[in-house]
Amino acid sequence: MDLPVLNASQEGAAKGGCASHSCGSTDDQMGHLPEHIRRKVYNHPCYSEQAHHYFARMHVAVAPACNIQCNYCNRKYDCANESRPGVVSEVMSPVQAVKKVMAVAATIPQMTVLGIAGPGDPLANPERTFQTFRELSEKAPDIKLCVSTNGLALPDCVEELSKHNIDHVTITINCVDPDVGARIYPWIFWQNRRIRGREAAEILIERQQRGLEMLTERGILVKVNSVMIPGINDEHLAEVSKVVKAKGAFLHNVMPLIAEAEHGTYYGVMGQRGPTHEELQKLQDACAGDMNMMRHCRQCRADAVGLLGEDRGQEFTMDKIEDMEIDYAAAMVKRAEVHAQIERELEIKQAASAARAELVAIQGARTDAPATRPVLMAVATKGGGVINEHFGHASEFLIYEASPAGVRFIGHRKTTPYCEGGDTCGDGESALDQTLRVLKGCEVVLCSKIGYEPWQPLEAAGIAPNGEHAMEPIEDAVAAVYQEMRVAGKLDAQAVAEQKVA
Ligand code: CLF
Ligand code: SF4
Repeated sequence: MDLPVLNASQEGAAKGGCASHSCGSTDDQMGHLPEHIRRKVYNHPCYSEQAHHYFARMHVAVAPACNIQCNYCNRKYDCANESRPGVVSEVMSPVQAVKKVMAVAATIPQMTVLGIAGPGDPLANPERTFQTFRELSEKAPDIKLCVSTNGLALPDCVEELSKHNIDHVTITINCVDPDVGARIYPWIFWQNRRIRGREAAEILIERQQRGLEMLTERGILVKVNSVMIPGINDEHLAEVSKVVKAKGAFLHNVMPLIAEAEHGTYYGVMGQRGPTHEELQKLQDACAGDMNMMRHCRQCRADAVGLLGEDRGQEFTMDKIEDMEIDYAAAMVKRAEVHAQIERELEIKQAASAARAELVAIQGARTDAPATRPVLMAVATKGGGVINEHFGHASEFLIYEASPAGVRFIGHRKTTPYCEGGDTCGDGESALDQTLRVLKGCEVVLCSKIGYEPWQPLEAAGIAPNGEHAMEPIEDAVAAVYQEMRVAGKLDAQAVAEQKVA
């Protein structure tokens, strides 16, 4: 990733270094965190929404076995807790995994976090998982270690986790009610027995909650992932949020169920649907009253490499790594330089964000300011926190909401890149039609460039294409476009009333 060069005024802002107040994401709270916690999350792409524009993570697939069955998982595929469906390219030994991590860290200095997230459950494979962590903490001490688990074996592993200096643990908690759990988990394997139904869910929930308490008592940051399953646990997840917050969880990540018949999962075969974008956002907003919410999860593969949303795994297959000479001492020096530069950029962004928040507060305090309505905007980016992706190359769009309260990140929506989609994709829908459907509800799409062809269909769908803010910071561009719309009278009280009627 190319790092933008700072200009003079930005340098000045950096020195002013100030807390972030961009709305609606974990970064709202970043400025208020104690310094030792801020240091743990500022460069973790999952624990900080802002960090995910700059810092990368990687997973090593060292954990093939699992000790439970989820109705949304087929073991032939990646763990649906932490990955989108798709076979893991290669399950590897801890020795191979360590070599791969060091190769990636030397090549992608922005890679700050190594996570073990499957393809089964890492703590159901403790020897392989802890051997990997142990060796990495010795050989690559500048990499944060992260693990994701279903929680069944967690209470037995907390001591070992704290020994390896693992500051980030994700527990997938889909319910705190065993009756709900019995509809998600057909069985668990515990104390050498296969246990089914409500009893299985009861044990799993008890172990998850105990593990959560034990981790937070030790100061380890816990993120809770929940899979939103309409009709099963959707109405229950606000309660889950309350319970895990009360026990000290740092962040809650409500993810949509992915269930396709071709994945061979129980839910897929039974036709269980996943939530719509609107349903997911509504639930995340409802939970946000109780907790910091993660909205930028990409449900990555258990062997993902790169920024969230990109996968560079093919650059680091074992045969390629075998041939690489790695001087990790030199790599660490380079990594430290790159991290320091990104940190300076983040300070600039935070200063700009604070200034924007101040301006919004001043405008909001004006009694003569006309009421304006919120607007959703889609953004094409390939990282760095700026608008730097061509509309036709975008395989996902980040969705932001601009309103009188400021700019907030809502989530991301995947699509088939318009330029690569051919005439049709999937069930006969063209790539452009798919993008128009995915961007439903957005009024603007911001990108670095856009061709002539998609322009008209976008406008006809009520989505204004905008390539005028190329290479600008995303939040600044969204705020600027919102201001332009306000000045043009597109957001005034009349428009608010019309929108309500519509
Ligand atoms: Fe991996 Fe998970 Fe650690 Fe992140 S992923 S183990 S916390 S380093 Fe992140 Fe990927 Fe979402 Fe997971 S985007 S699926 S939340
Ligand atoms: Fe699959 Fe992960 Fe559930 Fe195990 S915990 S069944 S690997 S989704």
